[in-house]
Amino acid sequence: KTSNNSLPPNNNNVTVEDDRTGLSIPTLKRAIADNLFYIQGKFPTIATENDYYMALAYTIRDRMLQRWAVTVDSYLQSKTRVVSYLSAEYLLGPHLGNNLINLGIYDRVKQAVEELGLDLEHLIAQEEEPGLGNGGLGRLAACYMDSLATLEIPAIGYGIRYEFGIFDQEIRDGWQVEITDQWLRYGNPWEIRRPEVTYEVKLGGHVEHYTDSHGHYGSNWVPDLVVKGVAYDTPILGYQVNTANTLRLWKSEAPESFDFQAFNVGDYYGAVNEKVICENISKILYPNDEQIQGKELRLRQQYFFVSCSLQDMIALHLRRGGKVENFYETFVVQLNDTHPAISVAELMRLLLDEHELDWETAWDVTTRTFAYTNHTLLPEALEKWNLDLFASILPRHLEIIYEINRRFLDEVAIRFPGDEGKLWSLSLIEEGEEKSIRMAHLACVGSFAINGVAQLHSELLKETVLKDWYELYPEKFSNKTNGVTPRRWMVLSNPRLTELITSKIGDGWIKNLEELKGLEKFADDGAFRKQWMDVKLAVKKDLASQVEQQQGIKINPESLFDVQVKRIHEYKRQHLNVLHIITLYNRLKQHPDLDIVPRTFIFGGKAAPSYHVAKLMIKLITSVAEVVNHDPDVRDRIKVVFMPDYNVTNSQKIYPAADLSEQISLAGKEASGTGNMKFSLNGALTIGTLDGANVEIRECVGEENFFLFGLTAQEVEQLKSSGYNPWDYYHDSLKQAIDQISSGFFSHRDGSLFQRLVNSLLYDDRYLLFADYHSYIECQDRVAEAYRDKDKWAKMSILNVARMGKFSSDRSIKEYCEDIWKVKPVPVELYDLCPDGE
Ligand code: T68
Repeated sequence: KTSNNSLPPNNNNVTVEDDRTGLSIPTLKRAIADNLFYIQGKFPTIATENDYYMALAYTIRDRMLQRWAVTVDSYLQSKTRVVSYLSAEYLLGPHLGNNLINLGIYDRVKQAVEELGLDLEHLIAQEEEPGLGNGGLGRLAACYMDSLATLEIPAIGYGIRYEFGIFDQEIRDGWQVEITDQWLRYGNPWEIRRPEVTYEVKLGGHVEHYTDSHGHYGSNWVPDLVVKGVAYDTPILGYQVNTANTLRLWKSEAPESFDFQAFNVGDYYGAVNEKVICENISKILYPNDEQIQGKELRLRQQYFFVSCSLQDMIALHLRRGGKVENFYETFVVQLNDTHPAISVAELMRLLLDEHELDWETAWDVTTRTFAYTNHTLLPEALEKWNLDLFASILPRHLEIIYEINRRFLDEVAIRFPGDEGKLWSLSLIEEGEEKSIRMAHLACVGSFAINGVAQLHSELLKETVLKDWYELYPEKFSNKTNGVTPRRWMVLSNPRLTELITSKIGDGWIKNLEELKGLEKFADDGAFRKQWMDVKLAVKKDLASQVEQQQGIKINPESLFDVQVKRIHEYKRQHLNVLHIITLYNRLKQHPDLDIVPRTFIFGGKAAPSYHVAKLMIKLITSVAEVVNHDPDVRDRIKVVFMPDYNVTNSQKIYPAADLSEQISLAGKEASGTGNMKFSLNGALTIGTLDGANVEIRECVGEENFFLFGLTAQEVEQLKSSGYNPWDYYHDSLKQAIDQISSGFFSHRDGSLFQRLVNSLLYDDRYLLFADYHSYIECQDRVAEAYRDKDKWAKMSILNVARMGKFSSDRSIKEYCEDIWKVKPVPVELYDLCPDGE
């Protein structure tokens, strides 16, 4: 019998620990079971693996919330500058495994889950990754969020909560088929909707000008549509620190007032239609990387998330007790490419029209706030908006841009008297048949810093697309070579290698990647080399069994895994890789007993749905695969695999298994590349051109540990200006390969299938495949010879990893902090935000 006031006797022998924060194995198990019942509403008997994943995800989220709430609170209390990263894309990859690593509880959670009769790997595999990006640019934003938190930098990431992220790819009959991404289908346990954090965003309409009673001019933007942005917050944990920063993504909705008004006037269809238009803004990610097509909805997306984000920053600044004219003391805003460049005009509008600053003050605040990162040299990828389209959506911003431009060109005219050409080339407006707004110019004029993403890229920017800007503002320019987070790209994705490295040099390298240097002295240790190659072989076996399971293709784990995974693009030259495969195949057909090094060619990557040649490149790969894989003469010495649906999740299985990393873009075209870094950090050797960050990787790992081929960026320019003719190279093995493709040898005698691709090479070859072909083949032959000596290869592989310390995103972020943002770490101390009894 118990009295009314006391608890019933505790007869289950559990020492009670808080169910939502405790980390003992019994508590973790109980929390998972509780969440399964109270959140998923299931008994274990009927729970699916996904129910268990959700129960576990909530269990882990609970254990992040104290850090998160305290971090947010401490930034509001403090007076230090906060970095605001503005990016239209965040290619995060699954959260669960990463959060376990960063909390340092991977092993104990694994044990807890096992004691419940479950497998942690399987649960982790249940998570649908948020594919809110296309490729390198979006993934870079995700790596930077990880490093900002790990380095304890006050930071907030702003972006768009696309309902449909990058499409899922299926391969049918060798062609890419796009399937809608439904990442929110089963709910997203990692985000918290903040219905109270909303802002209104105007679109369209016209501007009225007035003079008030004090004689001040004012502008009143009368929109024809108002949408509402609602914040969805996701915590981003640092590695083994208390900092948990926020990624705030905006979802577009119709304002509450909206249907009410429209229904009242009886326009039912109009009301529903406008609601749909509002909700459409954050509906889908545009799947084009590099090439962009000035679509109206895309401009709406950009303005929508920029406006919400800037309004939010101003609100936070005012809440910290700041004055608008000191806005830049609270926030420094990094523009991830020009996608958020409309920020420059929007901040001006908010300061002028909403906060009534004068032009000079507003412009001073604006140009102390923004910094701009460029990610491309491809002229067709520089964003421009048709003037009429722009005017129809952002009439007030057009006025502001005209005024920025007028004042700016006055300055230019003073700097370069009589130089009409300078005015034309620097103007924010492109004149001509079709007038347009140059977003890179808007970003340049409105930012105090401009950077490229690898040394070569930053140099080429100054010589080509931003030449005039460099002449005008040399002090704004700098380089910030990209990096990747070792937490996801080594610790999480390659636990075997992580363990081996840590057994030799401790685990300090995870936070200080330069410590990998300590591996160098083991490169000559035969036993270590053996362990190193054993790890690689084990990882390759995992991938081989996955390929066999998913595609029924048997691959030999002892063969050289030659991998090219990235978006499909002509400038990235996947078809040059294919020409090498065909060349090897033809050699085998000619000399069936040729002793070649067995190779498995692995490809992966998505093509933009409207980029026909890229889709044809996928069909070419799968067609060559079909012939090569089934030819008995080849006797399994070469195999070609196209891995469907290349994404963050799948890539984590691919990088660790690679022997050879293909980084074969035409020199001067790839801004940096980041896959190149992930491969090398996992012990693959690189075959590559002197392009992007390859240049710096080669400098670090040593030229003797890097397979270099091809023209340099300078040689490319020379060749092009002296009149490049692909036919000069069209003979012998290259001619044979091209003729086979065009005769239908790989396409069931259909000679027309690849004609567009073949013609683009024979009659244009913009990316100089033919010019680089012989150098590439010769280099690949050196690769094969090197691979015969496994012990030597192991040494080269170890040295690659040991010397890659520079390419941590922690190093990149430190450089941004010191040179551009002028911010320092603010360690977060955990305290109780809600002490008992208050
Ligand atoms: C990539 N850019 C660069 N763009 O190509 C790559 N573009 O060299 C670099 O390493 C990486 O950025 C990070 O700096 C992209 O990924 C896009 O995805 C993109 C998306 C929309 C519009 C334009």
